Amino acid sequence: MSNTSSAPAENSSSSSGHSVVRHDWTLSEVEALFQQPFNDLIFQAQLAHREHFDPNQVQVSTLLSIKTGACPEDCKYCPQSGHYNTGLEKEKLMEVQKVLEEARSAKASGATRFCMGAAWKNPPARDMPYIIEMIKGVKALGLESCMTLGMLSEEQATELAGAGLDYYNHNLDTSPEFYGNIITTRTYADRLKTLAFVREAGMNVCSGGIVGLGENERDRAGMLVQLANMPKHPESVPINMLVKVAGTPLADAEAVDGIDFVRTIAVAKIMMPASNVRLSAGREQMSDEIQALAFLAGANSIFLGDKLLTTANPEANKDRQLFARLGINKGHDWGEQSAVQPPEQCPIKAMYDAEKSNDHYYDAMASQSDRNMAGHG
Ligand code: SAM
Ligand code: DTB
Ligand code: SF4
Repeated sequence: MSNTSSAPAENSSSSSGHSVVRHDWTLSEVEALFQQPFNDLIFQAQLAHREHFDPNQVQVSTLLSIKTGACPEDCKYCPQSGHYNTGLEKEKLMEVQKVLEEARSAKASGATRFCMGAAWKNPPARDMPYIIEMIKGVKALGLESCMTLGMLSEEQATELAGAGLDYYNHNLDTSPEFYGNIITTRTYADRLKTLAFVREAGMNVCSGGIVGLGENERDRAGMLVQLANMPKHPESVPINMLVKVAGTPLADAEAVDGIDFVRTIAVAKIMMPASNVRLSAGREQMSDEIQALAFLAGANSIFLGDKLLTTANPEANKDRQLFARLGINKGHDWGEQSAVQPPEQCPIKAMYDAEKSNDHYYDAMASQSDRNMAGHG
């Protein structure tokens, strides 16, 4: 079984003082979370976050495309799909030593996890030995390893776990209802099956989606319900903002409102409080202020380095400056936190609990849950 030491633990009981981590979310209550006043939503997300994590620490990963372009899938957002002409140079699987050089330099820049992505429908059998070498090499450098290679068979998941792969990324991307508008070459059920194999093989699950595909708020809620109602929450939940790439069918998609994007992060955190929510693709297009709000809403993980897989990401120095301005990762390394910070050590939660005993205190969260109950009644 692969290492899970740095992954957050789920708390399923309230005896420790933590709120219960739920797996029974309904679409209507999640829609109600989205519709809260922004300040109430962010406050609730920040409380949930502080129950499990140090709010001033953000985990840092670096991405590398180990096999670029000519993908047989038709994901409408993706510059690497062979169905669209995006001018991307297609490349064969990168040599193992070259991958390890990139991993070394990612480590030197402060990354604690190295994520390798391949534009495959699924990993071809002939390439598996190289993939295994890459995992072992990255681990030997003292980095956590993550891969995203498309669909996996049960055997492939077991093989990757056996090589020590820490995380497997496979996104649901959107709601089951909207999914067919975006991808036709692989089903939602296929994706869920791969995620089940990853979980059964003992790896950490990294699964999330994209905001900005033309979906509505109900679809965002629907995707989060799928993730949060899994028997165990994904340890890592990447929320991507669509990067619009010329040549893809979504090149002219309507821009996402930054506040709506932050709402999605906040709702993900409230529903999966012990998971690391990753502020993923799209940061190059975001202001520092929207990113700061995303951290406030509970995002605690980013990709560092000037490239994602094929598109631009902020320069590492720009991120360092942003972290310094926000007091993030001061005196810490940039690794993922293992939950949990006990609530009694959380000054904001203590203040909130003390205020609740005051007769004049208006509890927005309680009245929200009353509203939800009323909506169900
Ligand atoms: N081919 C593999 C797969 O789809 O599972 C792995 C690589 S794929 C590029 C990984 C994820 O990147 C996708 O599931 C999608 O969520 C995200 N992604 C791809 N293109 C994107 C874009 N233009 N904007 C935002 N996210 C994107
Ligand atoms: C994820 O959810 N986002 C990352 C990672 N998982 C593999 C990928 C973002 C890709 C953005 C488009 C590109 O650079 O090609
Ligand atoms: Fe291929 Fe992954 Fe891009 Fe879809 S998202 S086209 S599967 S590389």
